[in-house]
This record gives sequence, C-alpha cells and structure tokens, in this order.
Amino acid sequence: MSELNNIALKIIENGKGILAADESTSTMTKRLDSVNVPSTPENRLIFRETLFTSSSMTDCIGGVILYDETIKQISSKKKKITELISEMGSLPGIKVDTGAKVLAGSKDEKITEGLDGLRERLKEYYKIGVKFTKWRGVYLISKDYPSKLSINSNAHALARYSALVQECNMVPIVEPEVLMDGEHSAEDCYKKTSKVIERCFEELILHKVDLKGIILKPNMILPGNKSKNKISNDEVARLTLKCLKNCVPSEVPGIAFLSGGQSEIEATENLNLINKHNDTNFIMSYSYGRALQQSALKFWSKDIKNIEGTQKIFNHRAKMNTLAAQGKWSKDFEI
Ligand code: 5MM
Repeated sequence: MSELNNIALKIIENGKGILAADESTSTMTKRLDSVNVPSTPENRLIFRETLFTSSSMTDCIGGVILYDETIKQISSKKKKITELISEMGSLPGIKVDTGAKVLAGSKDEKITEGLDGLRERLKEYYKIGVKFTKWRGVYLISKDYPSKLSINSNAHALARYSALVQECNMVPIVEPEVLMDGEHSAEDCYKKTSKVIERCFEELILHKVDLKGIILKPNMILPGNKSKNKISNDEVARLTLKCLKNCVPSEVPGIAFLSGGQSEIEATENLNLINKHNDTNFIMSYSYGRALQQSALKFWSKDIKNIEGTQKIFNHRAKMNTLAAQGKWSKDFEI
C-alpha cells in the first residue's frame, strides 16, 4: 500500500471523518458576526482550539482542514496547532487555494486561484507536519451554468494542484462543489455534478495523479435550495450513489462529502442513508464545516469561556456523523 493511500485511509477509515475548519477570515467573520462575537484572531483561535481539544478528535475526527492563519497560531498551552491536532490522534491538513475569483470569460462564475508559488508553500507546510491539503472549485447551476469554461478551467486547476501536492508527499482533497443555490431540480444537480466530476477525473488522470492517494470531497445530489420539487432523503442517497458510481474511478479510496448548507441533522441523515445503501467499494464519510460546527458555535457564543459545554455539543455532532459514516445512525440518538 502506498504511503499516500495509507494517509487517506487513516483520515476516513472506520467511520472517521474530517472537520473542515478552514474558513477564510472573511467567512469566519460572517460566522462570528451571526452570533455577535467579535472576529478577532484571538476569538477565532479560542473557538477552533476548543474544537481541536475535544475528545471526539481522538474517536471520530481523522483529519482537520486548517486555514493558514490558524496553522501559524500558538495554542493557549503554548503548542503548535499541528502538534496539538496530532497529539489528539488526528491529522493536520491545510487549505492551499487562495480563493475563488471572477472567471474571465464568464463573469458570473468563479475560478479558484493559488497555483503560483504553490510548490514552495507546500514544502513549508510539509515541514511543519501537514499530511493533507484541500482545494475547492465552485460551480453554479442555472440553465447555462456551469459553463464548459468553468468546468474545464476548475478541473485543470484541481488537477495541477493535486499533482503538486502528491509530489510533496501529501494527500490532496479534491473538492468540486456544485452549489446548492437556485431553483434547479435534483435531476439537474445529478446531471451537472456528473459532468463536473467526470471532467475532474479526466484532468487528474492526464496530470498523472495517483488516484489511490486522493480523497474526493463532493456535494450530495440535492435539489436547489429554492426548488419547489423536494425529494426524499432516500432519493438523495440513491442519486448521490448513482452519480459517484458512474463518475469516480474505482481506485479512489474514499469520498468525504461537504455539507453545503444542509442542516446538521439533514447532513447526518443523508450520509447515513448513503452508507446504508452503499454498494460500492468507496468509503463514504464526511468533511463538514457548518454541519459539524453550527450548534457548537451558537452555544459557545453565549459564553466563550464555556469550553466543556461547547465540546460536549461538538462531540455529539462528531459522534453522530461517525455513526452515519458506518450506516449506524438513528434519529433516536439525537438529543
Ligand atoms: C469551511 O469552509 C470552507 C471554505 O470557506 P471559504 O469560502 O472561506 O474559503 C469550505 O471549503 C468547506 O471546507 C467546504 O465547503 C465544506 O464546508 P460545508 O460547510 O459546506 O460543510
């Protein structure tokens, strides 16, 4: 088994999943504003350190995706954040893209940037103990979108990123996120997500990326958030599995879904059903940001010194998703 495949499995095997704590400062500021906590570097660290020192980091969270600001901060116990995460039994990862910018040629759409100087940045991250990385491409759905241009250019960037990351002995998380915004049907999401993922793999193969040493982080197949045609959770699971079975090469060890704006329970329930019906060899786990943090953040904002109470809420969500990643979750386990 290759070293990269080993790392990928360590992150998502046995029901473990990923905590996506890689919100850029502007996104984290929106999150903190929404609960009336000032977005200072100190407060961002206090909340994140509270999560990183929770007991579920040992039992449930196989990897944490960090943002550059966090990885350079020192914990309250004077530890490097990468050391703190590793000592808890999880693996530190980092978001290495520099954000989605307006795509010249299709101005409503975005292209993710960050390839310039990436090889050098990766070497620095590797030296401080980072084991995996993340890059997110974003795609809109509408009658004309995602355009061919957006599908091709983001796939190309994701593949160039992945090749550079593997060259540096780290596992790339490949995140093509087809956004939930809009009135589109689940069928539209299915068709467009399939195109996006297929194109990503064509580019990954062209760039000689070792598919055994990546983790795919896709959206689930859902109707748009303004769609009138809702579908059942079983149908979400069925369409998501069908899409991934058709579009993802069998060498890929695992898939870790993003939550993409689903509620915490919805994201857990859908993951559970995906695993109950999983007739593939892929590990199906989670790489959630909002769906792991929302309730914990809300609770913490009322008293940022209540570490224990916040951790209890976070541990519960992590445990629920780890059960769902094994198809063992039930609504009865929710508090
Ligand atoms: C945690 O948010 C990540 C990035 O935020 P920026 O937009 O500030 O860069 C994001 O990439 C995240 O990792 C994924 O979208 C998954 O998060 P959700 O909340 O969709 O599970």
